[in-house]
Amino acid sequence: MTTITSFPHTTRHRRTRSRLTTLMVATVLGLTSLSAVAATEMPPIPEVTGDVVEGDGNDYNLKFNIGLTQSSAQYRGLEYFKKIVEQRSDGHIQVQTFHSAQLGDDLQSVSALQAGTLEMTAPSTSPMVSMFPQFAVFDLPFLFPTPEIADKVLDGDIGQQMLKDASTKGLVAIGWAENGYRQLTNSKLAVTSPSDLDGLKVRTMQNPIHLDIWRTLGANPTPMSFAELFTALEQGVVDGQENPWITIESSKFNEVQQYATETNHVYTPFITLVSERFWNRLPESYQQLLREAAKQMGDYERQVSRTLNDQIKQELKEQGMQITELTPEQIATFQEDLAPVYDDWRDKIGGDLIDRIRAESQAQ
Ligand code: TK8
Repeated sequence: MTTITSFPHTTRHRRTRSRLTTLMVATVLGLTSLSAVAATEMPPIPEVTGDVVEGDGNDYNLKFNIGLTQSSAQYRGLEYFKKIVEQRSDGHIQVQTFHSAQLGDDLQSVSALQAGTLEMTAPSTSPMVSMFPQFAVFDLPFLFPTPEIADKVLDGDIGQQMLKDASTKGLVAIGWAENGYRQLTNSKLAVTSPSDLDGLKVRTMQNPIHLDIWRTLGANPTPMSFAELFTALEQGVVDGQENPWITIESSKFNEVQQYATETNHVYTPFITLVSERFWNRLPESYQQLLREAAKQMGDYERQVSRTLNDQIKQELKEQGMQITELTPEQIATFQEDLAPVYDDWRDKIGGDLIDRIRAESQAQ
């Protein structure tokens, strides 16, 4: 059975205004100097291309649930996915989108896919390493120096093989999208070096390498589901957390976190997953349609995420968040301190995979 998670912090959601609404209000009022106008940079949802795909005469309902809010790049991607699938199936596949973990957090959604009570989800790879150990490579600090290298790995042989390998255990993995580069936020102090982290309670994803990273840096990490994070920060159960700028803003973490440091320590992908039970009911033509739509969603979502990244960092500053941008020397201190994490995990993840990813960076 799918668990419907109710939200403890509903007020936060009531305050959430879509970027589109902000833009429309700003336009109507002619407030060109407002930072809200920066939202005009949001790449519009593209037109659907490609012909209508013949199915088998049956109608299908597809529920697609994600952990992030309605104002995330991830949800924009879902809206595009819905548009593609509904138009190209001529309405025979109806897509219902859910955000903010309405039908469960990342791990609950994956279980629901396996049970056949939810059709699609797109979790971060990190909480899934207990099922797919090779995903741990995405948790290694500073392995992906640029988003273009992440694209080369995910869209190339390595990433495509990983999708095949993750198409088991009741799941069919059909694409990649981007969560992005992670930044540290906290409620206590401006962090410029690992020594500032001493004893700081940092929420991590449910992932052993992330725990290792923050322990190695001297912090006091606690793994927790993303769905519980806002409340935990608000109530001081943890002092800090780490996520991309767009997630920090779309989840309103800046309302309960005064400080941020641009660490870019890990690049996290989202993996697009389908319930195998649902997949097996679909005619091949619709399976192919979902693959194409997942690819287009992933490309568009990355574009949104990258367009908004710096813009949102500026907006967070304007909203009063104290953001520390590290010098190359300061970054190097973090990198040097984290070198032992590679020694701990290299053999478990597979040194060969790590070397192949490094080779992609050097070929750039
Ligand atoms: C959203 C999560 C989130 C992740 C986390 O479902 O847990 O911090 O970064 O984006 O996947």
